[in-house]
Amino acid sequence: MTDCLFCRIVAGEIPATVVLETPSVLAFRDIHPKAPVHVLVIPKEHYADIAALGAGDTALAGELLAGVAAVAEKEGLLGDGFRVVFNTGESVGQSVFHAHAHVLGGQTYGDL
Ligand code: DGP
Repeated sequence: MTDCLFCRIVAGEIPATVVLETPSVLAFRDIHPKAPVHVLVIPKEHYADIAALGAGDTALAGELLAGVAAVAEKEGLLGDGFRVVFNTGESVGQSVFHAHAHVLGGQTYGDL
């Protein structure tokens, strides 16, 4: 059994509110939402972060971005806009070391 939390969600060992599933990508609601819409989009295959994914499998990285776009469309975010965040490294707040995009919407943001 893996000790990666998101691999365990992919395996169905830990429940999640799934928003979208493709053969290679899973999207589910964040357990501690930071915005009215807060969805995590992950590759089903384990990569520690987006840097490892981008270096390891560009096709899968593209599928992840297609998943982000599909989630935004499904959640009604395309009109008002949304923010995508890939925390990469403990020092910037990454806490789960399985690559994931935070899709955040339903509120306004200032400049980065
Ligand atoms: P990050 O800090 O960028 O590594 O984001 C990890 C996110 O994962 C954080 O916003 C909270 C979320 N999270 C942690 N545990 C669970 C869980 O068991 N289920 C779900 N749905 N989200 C989780």
